[in-house]
Amino acid sequence: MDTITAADVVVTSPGRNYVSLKITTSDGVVGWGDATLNGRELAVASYLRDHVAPLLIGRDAARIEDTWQYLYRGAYWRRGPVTMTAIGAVDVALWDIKGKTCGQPVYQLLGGAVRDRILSYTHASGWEVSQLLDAIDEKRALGFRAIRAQSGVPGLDTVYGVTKSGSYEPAGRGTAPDEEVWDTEAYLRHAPVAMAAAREHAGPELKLLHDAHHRLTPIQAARLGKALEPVDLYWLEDVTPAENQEVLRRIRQHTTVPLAIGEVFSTIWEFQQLITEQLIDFVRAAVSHAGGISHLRRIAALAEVWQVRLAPHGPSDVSPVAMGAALHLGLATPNHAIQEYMGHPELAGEVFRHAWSYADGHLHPGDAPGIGVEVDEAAAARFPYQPAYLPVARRRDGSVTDW
Ligand code: EZ4
Ligand code: CO
Repeated sequence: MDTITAADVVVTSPGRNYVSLKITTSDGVVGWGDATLNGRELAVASYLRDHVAPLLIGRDAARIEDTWQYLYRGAYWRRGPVTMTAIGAVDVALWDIKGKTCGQPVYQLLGGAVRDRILSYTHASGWEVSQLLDAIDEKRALGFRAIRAQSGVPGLDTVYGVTKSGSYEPAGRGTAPDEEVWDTEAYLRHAPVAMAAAREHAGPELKLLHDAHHRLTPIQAARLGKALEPVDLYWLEDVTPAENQEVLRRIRQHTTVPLAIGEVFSTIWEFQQLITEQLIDFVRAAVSHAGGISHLRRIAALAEVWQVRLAPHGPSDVSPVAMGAALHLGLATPNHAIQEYMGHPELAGEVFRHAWSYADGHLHPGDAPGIGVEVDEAAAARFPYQPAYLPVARRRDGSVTDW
């Protein structure tokens, strides 16, 4: 039996913070998982170090599902992003180990490829509409056939997904979150104009996506969906906070715009109503935040029954390890639709070496045994953790709203 002999947490900040879990076995096999939770990194690091690592020592590394059940059901205080990210890191590291032990890429262990390559989308943003159109052209020149478009809003200084300076990273370094002023009415006046311009510019074939980032009431969401119908979006993302899932019914009554939700959800139970009532078209959970390959695979299987497709979250805070894991799952999952691919800071390339690759608008996990992503611990040590937070949004009257 190949038992777990060590479970170590590596926190590093090559351009942004990443938390990785390294599991070592008695046979000397090393598996990596991603435990990054944007703006709450050290909480997951502590959960793993203080409460999970000691329980892993001596366990059979081959028992991935049993370990998942032990960490989920075996903890009375379960669910939640911190817990599920920690479990996800263990799960991915154990799949990595199983792949390395078998000498097979993980997608082979999941049943083998059901597609040759994975369609991906990236982000294009510009503060002015003209800058957004230029950004779309740049991303198309890189081969992307699907692009998420976000623009600035007249009268606001900060808007989710876009900066005045160009490059965009949601978390800001510092010991407290930046505070931004948000005005939903101004956004609702401008977003249809910017997206119509994007469609007009790009022509009919480009898959266009847009992220409302949890900011709308149900009736605002319904209105935006209707206004965007002529734009023919591939999806409109996170229209409402979706904690209250009943409200999605109201939105569905009013618009046929495809809806994508779920990057902040961590379990199949949080998706249950959204999927079984067909309130969404795409599940956005990440391998790292939703309990790893084992659990996201279950969410995808439930979604398949209801013709809902998997489209994993892939911003810069989903590390190259979780990106690799998502690609193995995507290659082997029939109802996988598309993978978000925002890219990672250049310095992250010094810490993470990955077998997955991008070419011509598509991603592939590669054929290295396991997940195919290794963490260079010496390089990681050169980039110590830096406090960083996602912003907080306030309305013009100073009250806090959803960011
Ligand atoms: O705001 O990953 O679709 N992508 C997104 C991201 C999220 C960040 C939060 O950590 O909405 O930009
Ligand atoms: Co999003």
